[in-house]
Amino acid sequence: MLQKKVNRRDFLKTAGTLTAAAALGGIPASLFGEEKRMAKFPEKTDLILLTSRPPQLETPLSFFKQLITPNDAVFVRWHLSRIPTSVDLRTWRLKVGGNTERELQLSMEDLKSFEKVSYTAVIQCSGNGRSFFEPRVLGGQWGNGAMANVTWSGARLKDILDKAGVKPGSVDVSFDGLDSPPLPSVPDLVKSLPLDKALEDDIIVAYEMNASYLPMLNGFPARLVVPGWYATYWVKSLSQITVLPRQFQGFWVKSAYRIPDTPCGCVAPGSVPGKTVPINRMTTRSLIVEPSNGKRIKANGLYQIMGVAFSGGYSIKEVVVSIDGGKSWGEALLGPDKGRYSWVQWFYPWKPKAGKYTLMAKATNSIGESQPFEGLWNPAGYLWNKVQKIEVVVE
Ligand SMILES: Nc1nc2c(c(=O)[nH]1)N[C@H]1C(S)=C(S)[C@@H](COP(=O)(O)O)O[C@H]1N2
Ligand SMILES: [Mo]
Repeated sequence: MLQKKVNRRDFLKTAGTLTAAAALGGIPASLFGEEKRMAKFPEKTDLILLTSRPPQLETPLSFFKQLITPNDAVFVRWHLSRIPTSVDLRTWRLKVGGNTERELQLSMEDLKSFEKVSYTAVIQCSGNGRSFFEPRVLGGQWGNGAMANVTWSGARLKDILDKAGVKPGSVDVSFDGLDSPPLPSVPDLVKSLPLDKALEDDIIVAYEMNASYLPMLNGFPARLVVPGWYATYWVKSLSQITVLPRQFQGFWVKSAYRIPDTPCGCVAPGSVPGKTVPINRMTTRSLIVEPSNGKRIKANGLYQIMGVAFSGGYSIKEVVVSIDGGKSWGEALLGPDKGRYSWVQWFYPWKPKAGKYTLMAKATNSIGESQPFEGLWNPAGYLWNKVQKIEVVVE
């Protein structure tokens, strides 16, 4: 593919239709998200609409029955309303510079000339599950669908930085994409990683998702992938990598996307944290995919409870399941292992008798990190991983 263009009118049309619907419905769906409305954006299937400008689209639960999330079902999150809707690979260049021996201007062909690395990794927004916070917090009211499991391919960031030649005394590396703020007063989305993190082997500049090009809304033509860490660092439509001789001072790292500097990243509900640090590795979590909440199940048949579980780069060692609201637990069977950054599917066969049941699932990773029974709280609504409770009726 040489050139990609999605029709800007398609974005506006979608946005227009939905604005009208929102006005009729009274409250904007974006406020607290109880009202689920679907929207279809270019290259995407029907997804749950949080906001249309910028696009914030959530993946419906049923897609998580699949080990790998199809590209058109992967959630979408942009901060700024000016997002790229067309990129011409004949002119697109990834610039690499700053505190380096050389300045690079990499074409897609150059990027593809680096050794190609592939792995499966969960991409998850820091605010996934924010709508479950109590007390509630501001920000996109995501359910559980701001996540996906994707096979990423691209060039190692380290190889790119080595080619540019990082100068001694460098501290941070910053990443900027093609999106831009609607007003000069809004800070451009630029993210940074500490240099030692940026040089880790597994971080890539990905130009493929599931062996195909990236959808425009997921960062065509290339994005950063920081497996194990929250997606805020996974800068889309990457255009500039800058090596810095001092700490990065940009808004999106210094002021936004920070968590309390406590072992749980949490504080007492409603309180203001003292010291904060940039959000980083994902917490361990599981999700019950089947059955969905409120489902009616036939008695005496064999029912397969299933879900997914993942952690910030340390695999899942065990998932336990309860069908009696946490009184007793049994071990789930784990599906194929796609590596430490992937989610694993888990299965729990069940032959239920008539009655009401509360299903729960709790995952533990290979270094003993697990999930809390009470939601951990922080003001921005990050790190959500409370053990779920699903109510079902068997009849
Ligand atoms: N250029 C750019 N990259 C970005 C963002 C953005 O607003 N602009 N948002 C980040 C955040 S917070 C998330 S959750 C992910 C979302 O990636 P997706 O839209 O492919 O799901 O992109 C990250 N990369
Ligand atoms: Mo995010």
